[in-house]
Amino acid sequence: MPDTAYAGLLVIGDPHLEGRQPGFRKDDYPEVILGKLKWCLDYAANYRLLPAIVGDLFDKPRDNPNWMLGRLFDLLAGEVIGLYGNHDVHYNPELTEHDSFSLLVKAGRIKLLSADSPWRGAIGGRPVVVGGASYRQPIPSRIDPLETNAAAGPPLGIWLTHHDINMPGYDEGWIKPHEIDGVELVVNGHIHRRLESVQAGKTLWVTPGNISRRARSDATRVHVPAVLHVEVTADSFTLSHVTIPHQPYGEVFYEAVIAETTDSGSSAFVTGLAELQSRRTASGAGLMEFLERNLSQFEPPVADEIMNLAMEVTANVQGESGNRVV
Ligand SMILES: [Mn+2]
Repeated sequence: MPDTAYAGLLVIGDPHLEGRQPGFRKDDYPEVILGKLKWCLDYAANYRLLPAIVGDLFDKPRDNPNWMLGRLFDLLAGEVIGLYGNHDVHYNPELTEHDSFSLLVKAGRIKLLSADSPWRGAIGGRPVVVGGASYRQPIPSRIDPLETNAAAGPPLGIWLTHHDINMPGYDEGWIKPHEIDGVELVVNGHIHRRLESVQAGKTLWVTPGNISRRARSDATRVHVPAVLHVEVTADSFTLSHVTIPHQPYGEVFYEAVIAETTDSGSSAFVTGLAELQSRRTASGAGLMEFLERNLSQFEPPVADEIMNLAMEVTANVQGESGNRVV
């Protein structure tokens, strides 16, 4: 599809593809998330939108199963732009040839955006520049007025980021939304909840949240997986959050069992262990929380030994997860 046909962008937040079941998910996570990505790409094609992935395409930077990479090569058949996030890189913050994400870039399946290499083209009949800063890459305070076509007017500047931005409802951010000269819209990944947008001078900062639900938490319970549809208009743009078909929270996460087992003695402890075993989450999620709440009833040497064993077995399945933001 020639880029002149684009009507807008579709910004896809943090897919976190993974070949295993994360945490307390009880559905077929690898297939479900690939299915969501496919839904997003189909939606983009239907509405003539350029798909843009704002980082954390993968949950684990390496050792992703071949079948999943193969499916991605098929899925990312059209033009797709994007960033890498902290989960896409093993040695923060550099992307190396050992990281799965680099394969997709090398094969031309994803155009990696950077300050030096933005996407340029026409969207909605206007010149548009889409730049980007991957994890830990600097966010510029201005972009150069690139080629200015007197007839078409100055380009619409859009910037994508994967950063800890200080937004309402997320106080761990260390970057304050600020005006970027030449940029009207910044869309940030990394933060998995949808947050209120912030207008900083002429620059609007938007946090759409991710398309997958990773952690079993109150924030995830209320999060509606959605993508951001950016429609470019003659003199500006409009934004809408498009809900991705998804199952109810209760059908994708196991219920918490911890609270039921904290009160009384060793029989509750054993019952709780039996429940954890029956769930058998692939990552051992819940085990450490359970032990922390229950080990005080044992003599310290016994408690220490149990904890050491638990850490040994879960270290093998947790892998390198980087900073997890929910
Ligand atoms: Mn993420």
